[in-house]
Formats: sequence, C-alpha cells, structure tokens
Amino acid sequence: MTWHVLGAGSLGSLWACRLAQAGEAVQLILRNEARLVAYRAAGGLALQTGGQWQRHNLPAELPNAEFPIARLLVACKAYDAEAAVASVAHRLAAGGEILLLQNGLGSQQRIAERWPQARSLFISSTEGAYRQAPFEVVFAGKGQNWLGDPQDAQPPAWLNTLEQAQISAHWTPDILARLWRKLALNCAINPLTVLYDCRNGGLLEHRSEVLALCEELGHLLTAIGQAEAADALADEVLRVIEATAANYSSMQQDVAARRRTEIGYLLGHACRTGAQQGLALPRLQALARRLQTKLIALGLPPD
Ligand code: NAD
Ligand code: KPL
Repeated sequence: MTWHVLGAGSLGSLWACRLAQAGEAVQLILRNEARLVAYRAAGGLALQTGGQWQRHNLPAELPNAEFPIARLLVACKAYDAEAAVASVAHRLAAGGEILLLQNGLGSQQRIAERWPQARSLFISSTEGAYRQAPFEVVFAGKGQNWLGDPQDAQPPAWLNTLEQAQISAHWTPDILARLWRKLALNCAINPLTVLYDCRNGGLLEHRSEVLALCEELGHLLTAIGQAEAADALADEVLRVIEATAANYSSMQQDVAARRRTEIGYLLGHACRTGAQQGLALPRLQALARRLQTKLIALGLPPD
C-alpha cells in the first residue's frame, strides 16, 4: 500500500526516504505547483544520515491529484495540519488511515473528529531532523516514535514495516499520556527559553520558576485524568534541562529564525484545557501572556 506523505519538511522527508529505501511505495504530496517545480528542479529529496548524503527521487504530486489515498502521513506543523488534510480529504479512501506526526495536542483531535471515516493514529516523536535547504534534510538525532489510537487499542498490521525501514516505532494503548507528557515538558522548558533568550541549560538559573510551572502542569494533568503523565514531572524536566543544557529548544530556534511557533498547541492547549476544566492556572496563563507579548513584538503570530 502506498504511503502518501503530506509535508516534505524535516520529519516528512526523513520518514519518506527511509520508507522508500526499505522498498515501500511512497508518494509525496506538495502544497502547490511552485513547490512541485522546485522539488523537480532539486532532483528529489536529499537526506543526510551519519554524515552521508543520499538523494531519493520520490514521485511527487499536488493535493488535487486523482488517486485515492489509503494511508496518509501528515508531517506538517500543528497549525498547518488540519488545512493540509482538508486539501486531500476528497481523496481519502473509506477505512483509510491518517498518521498524525504533530507535536503538542489539539490538531490531532480536530482531524480525528472531522474525518471519522478514516482511522487517525497519533504519533509522538523524539527523533530529530532539520532542513538545511529546501528538500535537503539532516537526520540529527536518533529517537523513538510512539504510535497509538485513542479510539482503538489494536495496533495496525503494518507496524513492523516501520522497524524494517529503520523507523523506531512502538505501539502504545495510551498515546494521549505520551503526548501530554511531552507537551508538559515543552511547556515547562520552551517558553522560558524564549523569554530569557537562552539555551536550555540557562533555565538552571530560573529553577524555582521551572518548578512552579511543573507543579501547575501536574495539577492540570491530574485534573484531566492524566496522572501518569504528571508522575515525577519536575524530576524529568530538570533531567532534560541538564542533558540538553547546550541546546536551544525548538521554540527558541523558531523564534530566533522568525518562524511561527506551535505555542497554540503546547502552552495554548494546556491553558485552554485548564479553562475548560474550570481550573486556575495563574502561572501558565501569565507565561502564555508574556510569551504572546514577545511574539507580537517580533511580528510573529501569538498562537
Ligand atoms: P517542517 O516545517 O520542517 O515541515 C513541514 C512541512 O509541511 C513543510 O515542508 C511545509 O511546506 C509543509 N506543509 C505545510 N502545509 C502544507 C500543506 N497544506 N500541504 C503540503 N505540505 C504542507 O516541520 P517538521 O520539523 O518536520 O515538524 C513537523 C511536526 O513534527 C511538528 O509538529 C514538529 O513539532 C514535530 N516534530 C519535529 C521534530 C524535528 O526534529 N523536526 C521532532 C519531533 C517532532
Ligand atoms: O522537545 C524539546 C524541544 O526543544 O522542543 C525539548 C528538548 C524537550 C525541550 O523542551
């Protein structure tokens, strides 16, 4: 079965190249004619793994191509994902699958609700990749991919295809717990690195602020039935800060490069969920306001 990959950015290219290398049929779906022309001019996708570049001239098409889609990997940013799926929704085969590779939460649930005729699988990824140039991607950090379906605990039959393609993949019956845990880590670290304009390690100078955020995130997670995701959160946050002390968080990098952030699906989603629960989250709300003020001052979308 063909893997249709929507979004040929960092993770989309990483998945597409590894699947193709393992002999899977892969079809890229690019946003518009200009991207398709640029892709063809580039001669395909180039992926760097372990210092070695390899080019993969994968077939690419536009969203309005005619062929039905049975398996769709959505590898756009959270704020683009729903519109991207809408652009190909008329091609989704009944009983098809949508794999959602977004960080944070909110976009996945909206897509699963809007297209219930397909099975939506949520993915939490700790792999690292970045685009060096259009259609040139560097595989920067090995990690894990956790897959799950909040509606159905049964894994898909093709799961081991991912391992054969060197994509480390694990099935979890509780993908929301994984996504909430990662969201909480990102909320405790990323916004502060933007506000203090520092590497992750710089937050060790703001330890009490980080710990206070962890406490509030723990209250939120417990209130929404994600107590497992709250377990020893502060310890893990401090461990991650120490282990990645020399790195800039993904949000800090986005802001430094004047790219839109995924704040609306991280801190924004946490604050909205708290409000729906009638939960007071003063520190997280204040953090969101400070971050939004900074984003607006830089000319970036505040959500
Ligand atoms: P990216 O910006 O590199 O790639 C996204 C791609 O989607 C871009 O090429 C963009 O042009 C394309 N796109 C947007 N709208 C589209 C549309 N309507 N039709 C077709 N293509 C469209 O993003 P990324 O870094 O690959 O991140 C994807 C998701 O994975 C994000 O939620 C991110 O937080 C998450 N993530 C990324 C990494 C990483 O290391 N890059 C790691 C873990 C999680
Ligand atoms: O995921 C991260 C990011 O930078 O987005 C870490 C390294 C955990 C920091 O929050």
